[in-house]
Amino acid sequence: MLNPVKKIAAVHDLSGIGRVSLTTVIPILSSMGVQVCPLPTAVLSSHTQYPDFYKVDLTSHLKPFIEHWKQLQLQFDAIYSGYLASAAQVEIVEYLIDTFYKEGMLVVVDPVMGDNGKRYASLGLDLVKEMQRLIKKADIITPNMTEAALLLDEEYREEIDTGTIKEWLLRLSQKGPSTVVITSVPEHPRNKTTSVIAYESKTKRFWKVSCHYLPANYPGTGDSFTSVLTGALLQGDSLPIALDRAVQFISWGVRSTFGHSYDTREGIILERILKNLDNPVVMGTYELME
Ligand code: PXL
Repeated sequence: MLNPVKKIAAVHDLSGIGRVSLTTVIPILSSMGVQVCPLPTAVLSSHTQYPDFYKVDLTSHLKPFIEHWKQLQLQFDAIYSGYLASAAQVEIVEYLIDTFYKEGMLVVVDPVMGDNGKRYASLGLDLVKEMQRLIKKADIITPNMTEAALLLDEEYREEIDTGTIKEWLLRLSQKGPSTVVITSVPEHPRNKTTSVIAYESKTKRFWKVSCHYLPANYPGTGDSFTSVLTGALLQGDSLPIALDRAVQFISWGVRSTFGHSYDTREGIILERILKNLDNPVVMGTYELME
């Protein structure tokens, strides 16, 4: 049966406070005309950057969810995984991909493991090893600098030169994904911008989108970024345009939130900018890197 709108299986947690994971993935992809089918990895009172969060790990429930979907003979246009609550969930995501794989399906793995050089609380090193395997099944991966270092068994670095970042992108792509996008790449030398740099093995091209850096850290921006990127690709955008739209969306979010005196742990104020996703594609700033 043909899906009237594109359908995506979204494997992420549901966190009650702090806009991350499903509370960003669902509104963004729905606004972009994609039907989101959540496979919740955990339910948390808040994301894990608050102290003393309460977490219900759903590892043992995921297979029965998938078996029911199998019975329903669902056809997914994409599978998109993010925060996994345990290393054991990797094998389950692999099973989900193998079960529903069909020609032309987009598999996006955001290897959510940490940020700013640190692993997230409650995620173990065993997850890193498993995530190194999961990315082999992906068409697109979107690690930040911290996660890229973990995937490559490299030290996290605050500064990185163009040659090294290209080498990291190539090494990650050689593991399987045809498109690798590294987010929050610091500029060298630091000039108040931060970049997203991507490599597409099909065309052997490197793309870069830079944006102005604001000194604030909002959890969940990685989830919003990958959601817009995925939605744009499902709408038929090219990779550089999809990257541009995702960077623009995060810049709007950060800039419209930064002006408020506000608990930054709650993330960017998505509700104010979701309608921007309806805008026609405007001239962006992507560059082809030599
Ligand atoms: O956005 C990353 C993320 C997702 N899910 C949970 C998190 C975090 C980051 O802190 O704690 C539960």
